[in-house]
Amino acid sequence: MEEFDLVVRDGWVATASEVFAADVGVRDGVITAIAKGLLRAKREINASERWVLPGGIDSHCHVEQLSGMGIMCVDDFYSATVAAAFGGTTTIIPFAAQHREMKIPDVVADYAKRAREKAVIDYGFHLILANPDETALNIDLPAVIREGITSLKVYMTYDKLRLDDHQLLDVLAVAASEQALVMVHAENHDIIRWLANRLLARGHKAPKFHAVAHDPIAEGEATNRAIALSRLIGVPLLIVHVSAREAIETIRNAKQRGAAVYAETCPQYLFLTADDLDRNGLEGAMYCCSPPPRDKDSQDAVWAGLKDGTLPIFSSDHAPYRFDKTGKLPKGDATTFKEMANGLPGIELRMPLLFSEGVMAGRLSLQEFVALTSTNHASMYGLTGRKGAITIGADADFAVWNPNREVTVTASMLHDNTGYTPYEGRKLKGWPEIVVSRGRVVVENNTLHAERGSGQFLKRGTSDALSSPEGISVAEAREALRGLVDVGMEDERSQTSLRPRRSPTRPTLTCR
Ligand code: DUC
Ligand code: ZN
Ligand code: ZN
Repeated sequence: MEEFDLVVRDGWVATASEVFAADVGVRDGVITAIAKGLLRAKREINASERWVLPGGIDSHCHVEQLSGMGIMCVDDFYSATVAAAFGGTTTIIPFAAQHREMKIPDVVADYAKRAREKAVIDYGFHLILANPDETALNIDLPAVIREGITSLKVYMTYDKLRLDDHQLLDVLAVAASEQALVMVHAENHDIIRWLANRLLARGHKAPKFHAVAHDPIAEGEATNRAIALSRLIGVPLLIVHVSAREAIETIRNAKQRGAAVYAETCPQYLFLTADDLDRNGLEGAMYCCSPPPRDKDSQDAVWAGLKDGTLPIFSSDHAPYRFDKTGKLPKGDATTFKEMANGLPGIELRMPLLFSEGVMAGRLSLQEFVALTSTNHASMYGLTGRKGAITIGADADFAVWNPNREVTVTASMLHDNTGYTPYEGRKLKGWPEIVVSRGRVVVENNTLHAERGSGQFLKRGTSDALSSPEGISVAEAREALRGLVDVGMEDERSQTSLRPRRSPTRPTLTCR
């Protein structure tokens, strides 16, 4: 009997810290050997002149989800995971999204069922928490965290989702005591509302005014406030979809002062600008997301943030809506910038875009690319050891990249249901030609080889951001913060001395 089910032979293997020539041997879905000259296997892949990289982890994508504006996105767990796989991603962490009237256990059960039936690659969930009432804070949140949903997203804007600062503190306190990572959508709601109302009152309805209403100052202010709230509680925080120089500098400064703050950015903030929202007619709606694409100066700041570790996570924020009445244009030609669905597709092109413009264009090393698209996500979201690295004992999730393959992007070659791509016509260098998930070849010869429902739910552990041995212990955090969560109405400020004495330390994210 062969020692391996699969051997990938003669490739250049990359991790977040090194690149070396080796074969990779797989048995029962797990990497069991990394060395030159491995014995023959049932299935062999010739990877000479190819790069063997960890499968991507896309830790921010919206799948079969009702948005904050009440619009259903257009990809289900099948189409989204197929598209992800074709782009070299082997794990996704989308959202189980609570809206205010929904019970958290029902929300989680509903998303779990739909994903179980359809996903072709492995997946976890973050919870979106819109109603942090007593039941949510004291019963439901601790329960879902125990079930392996160890991160949650909260919003500082959107009428139907946003939490006020008092609620954010409640959530951060539970996150500290229960060891969950809070992700925050940081934009100042009242700035956006005030600007949008004034713009609309003056008849400015076109998509480009979305970028005017979502001023970078709104992002910078909310980013600073979110960091302040997390420092008050003494718990790490992750700011999602960071777009503007001001927010990036705020995060960098806070980190330099010792704050345990992490941040994510996405392709749209590297490859698009607000000018894309100013296209013919309503076509700008195709580029409308929140925060919006900014300008060249912010693009430069995003590249610098990816390079210096201020932005260690590169996700897609895939939020696909069609350019028609079901998504971008609910009122047809009369749709204002306030009414169009916010979000862009990107789950399939996230890695090829960064590979081409980052690695092949000489802005990032291959190791940095691996860290930004895979390893750092595993560390941040409790998957270290199982996902995000080509290492013995990890799930055999990798992609064989051809660094010389040239691809011109068209919507028709992609596998999501959006019907357009913001990156139409872009020329890319490098492509993931073979994609392996838990030892199964799921994409080869531009063909899918995975069954609907063959992806597995990932019960995630605690984020490395929270579990560092040098940080506060779980027991210490529980003891210190239980009191804050349960505190009565009176004199809450005086209780802040109960917060942990030391800030948790940062995980060893490999992109610095
Ligand atoms: N926030 C997201 O995270 N995704 C899409 C739109 C939004 O506001
Ligand atoms: Zn958001
Ligand atoms: Zn999102």
